Amino acid sequence: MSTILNDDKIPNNVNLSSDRRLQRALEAWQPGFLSWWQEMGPAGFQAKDVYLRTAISVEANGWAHFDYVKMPDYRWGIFLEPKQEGRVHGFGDFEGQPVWDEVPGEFRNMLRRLVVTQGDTEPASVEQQRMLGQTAPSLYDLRNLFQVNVEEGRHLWAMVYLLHTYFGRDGREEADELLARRSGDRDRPRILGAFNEPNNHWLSFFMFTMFTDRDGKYQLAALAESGFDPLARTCRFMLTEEAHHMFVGETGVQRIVKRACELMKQPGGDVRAQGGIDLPTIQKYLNLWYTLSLDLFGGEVSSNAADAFAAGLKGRYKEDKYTEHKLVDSFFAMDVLEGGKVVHKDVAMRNALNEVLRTEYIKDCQRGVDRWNKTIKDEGIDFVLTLPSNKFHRQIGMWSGSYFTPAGELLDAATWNARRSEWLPSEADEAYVKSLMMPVTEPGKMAGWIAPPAKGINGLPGEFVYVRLD
Ligand code: BYC
Ligand code: FE
Ligand code: FE
Repeated sequence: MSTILNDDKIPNNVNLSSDRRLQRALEAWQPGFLSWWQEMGPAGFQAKDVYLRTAISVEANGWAHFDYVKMPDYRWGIFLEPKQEGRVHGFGDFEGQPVWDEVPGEFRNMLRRLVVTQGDTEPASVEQQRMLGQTAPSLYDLRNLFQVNVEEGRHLWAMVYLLHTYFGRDGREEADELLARRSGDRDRPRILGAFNEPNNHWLSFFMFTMFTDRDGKYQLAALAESGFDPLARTCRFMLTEEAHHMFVGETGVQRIVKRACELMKQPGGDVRAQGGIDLPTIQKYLNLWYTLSLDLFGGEVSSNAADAFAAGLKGRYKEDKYTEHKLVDSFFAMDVLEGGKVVHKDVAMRNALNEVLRTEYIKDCQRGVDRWNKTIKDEGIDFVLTLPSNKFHRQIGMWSGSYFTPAGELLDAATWNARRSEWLPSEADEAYVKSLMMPVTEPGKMAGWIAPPAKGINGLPGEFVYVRLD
């Protein structure tokens, strides 16, 4: 089961060669994936050697192998965590019954929609980040960008494996569609909002990997509870790789914050005049990517969420830390909008599950922001970064039709329009941040707007040649 045949065209621990039909179908999808990667993957670096980690097994110690690889030669593999014998549904209407190894007919559409939505985000993020390599602040950061990109490519493979294996012909069609949609395209956009937003520079990249990849963590964790066992096992392994993506985001922002503080302490203290990104600008990009990411949890009150929980397909974050798993007669107290007013109300728990997951996510984001604030404090600077209210700048769900300040106070449209650029990046902010984006390619050197990382990758020094550009 867990032997990896490395001479297979598609590395895997699912014994792919025992199912010739499936193997052929995936081998037929592979060239399409590779041409998508050439067309929409990192622009300008396909022929370069990059020091990358590759997943080669699911063993806790030693799942990753580090070496120089040209990205198109990356061994995108299919890895599922080992099957746990006797596993049962952990929640929902089927709690306690054996988990499913096949897709039950009545839940087929719901499950396919979840797998397709998850799968769609992975190539979307690669498309969004396609041009960033050209302006990387260091070789270390360039390598981290490509690491994230190849792993999002592998996450696409993970979902395509499920589509091909369990959904027959329409699964194969959906797998083809995953290569046909394009982030930000007017006619064939990606499915979810945040994945159609431009990601034009490294401040946005780090905010994206901090906040949007963290939605990935929470959604994958909810799907890792699934009673459809292959989905649970796939998502569990994806979470192993996800930790590094959020590390890239959190430490990336932390380094920009640190640099801003250092520049504030220089004579004059004007961060922008010295080519840094000032803390108020960082706050605006935090506001933007955090709220775009809050939207990814869906509506506050959702029958889709209730149905997916009832069917045992999508659980809560760490379902086993809860004691009750059916949620039939329980309620969640939350703010709702009623007659133009915000009121606190009990909502039937199953319908509130998007909000329950979002609430866990918010706590996790806050822990990261607290660490950024510790950096600011350690630098002796008096400034606090904050997460805006979950009602601020929403485009999905109950709050999307109204305007709120970052503190969560209701506003009229005119005031919102007048004050918007105090809270969200203006065109001038965007132009300023973009003006700083000059590539730094000398080993160990950093752009002036970001502090160096505390340590290198895989125990290597900061000046290691993480990408060979010659
Ligand atoms: N944008 O009942 P509702 C990741 C749609 S990130 C556009 O409120 P539901 C990654 C919704 O589809 C993790 N549309 O919400 C990160 C529905 O449309 P239909 C990705 C949206 O269904 C970084 C309608 O609104 N994984 O892995 O309970 C880099 C009403 O929906 C949005 C998943 O998302 C939006 N933001 O929840 C790389 C997990 N939100 O069907 C990768 C799988 C909602 O009526 N997906 N809508 O036409 C899901 O669990 C659910 O689809 C959602 C939405 C949580 C996204
Ligand atoms: Fe991913
Ligand atoms: Fe990710």
